[in-house]
Amino acid sequence: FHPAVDPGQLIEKIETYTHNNAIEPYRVLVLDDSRAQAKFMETVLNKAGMKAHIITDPMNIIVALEEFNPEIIILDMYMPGCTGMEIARVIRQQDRFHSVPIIYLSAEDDVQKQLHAMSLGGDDFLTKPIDPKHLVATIHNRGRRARSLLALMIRDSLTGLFNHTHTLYLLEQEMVRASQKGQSLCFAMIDVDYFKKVNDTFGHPIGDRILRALSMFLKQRLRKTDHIGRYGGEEFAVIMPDTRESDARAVLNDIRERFAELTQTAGDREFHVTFSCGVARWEGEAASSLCERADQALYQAKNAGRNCVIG
Ligand code: GH3
Ligand code: MG
Ligand code: MG
Ligand code: MG
Repeated sequence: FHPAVDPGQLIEKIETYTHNNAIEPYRVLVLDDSRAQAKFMETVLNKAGMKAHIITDPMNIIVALEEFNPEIIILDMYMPGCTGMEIARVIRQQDRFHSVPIIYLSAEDDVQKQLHAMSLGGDDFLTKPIDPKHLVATIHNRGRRARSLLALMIRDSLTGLFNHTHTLYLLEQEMVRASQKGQSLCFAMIDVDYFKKVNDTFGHPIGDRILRALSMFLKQRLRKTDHIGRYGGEEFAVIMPDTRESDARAVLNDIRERFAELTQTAGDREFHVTFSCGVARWEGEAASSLCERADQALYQAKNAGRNCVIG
């Protein structure tokens, strides 16, 4: 049984995301072997309120992707030693940039060649000399759509929380940040107790409602800097940057207690739902090992009778 996705909710989510990011400048990576051309583009993009990163050597593309994390890429078609199409292929091989918008730039006005270039992984084709207005409009269009798509791709549609893949991505990022800043990072796994019984007794829609309620509850109680993901069906993950293990445990235990006190309803029936939680502090290991330790702690919490936090 799959609950129908409410289109209203979906659109609201897109709008919230795009609205929140309207002020966030687009990160645009420009690769052009002509430094003068690249500089010109940089000026245009900066004037339009965008963040531009220019490179003139195709060899630097991978490093630029990693360090700048562009949302849109502008590629010169013809460079010594390689073409924009070849670079596009390299970009598309990176998981994270699989669907990043790519705009080709060239003096090429042969439509057949333009179409061929587009068929090889490009989204737009602009001819030189570049009309700044046209360039900025194209980036805005592509950028807006890319952000909406990304907002949907990284979230779970039932709860609006980050999905499994994005949660792990955020964990990797926070691990880098924690080591740079020398801060303590904690990771927690939450699993609803006897959730199968909730579904069996009250029905799947009520189960879904409880998952949404717990998501909201976690969002309200945790810090803005914490990340909450739906790790699996009735399992949630919490990433807590700059947090000592004892603090993480205390916060989660408080949330556990308060959630257990909430009276849930199904028609005129009233009941309570609890969860168990396992916490682990990052010790410099791989993400998979950290997740495993949090999962082991969760397993212990289940064995200890559930409705408790162990870490
Ligand atoms: P435990 O205390 O050991 O965790 O018991 P449990 O019943 O919660 O554990 P189990 O893993 O056996 O069952 C999890 C249940 O969660 C089974 C599955 O049907 C339900 N579930 C998973 N995803 C969803 C969902 O999206 N909506 C609803 N309503 N139920 C879900
Ligand atoms: Mg060139
Ligand atoms: Mg489970
Ligand atoms: Mg469970």
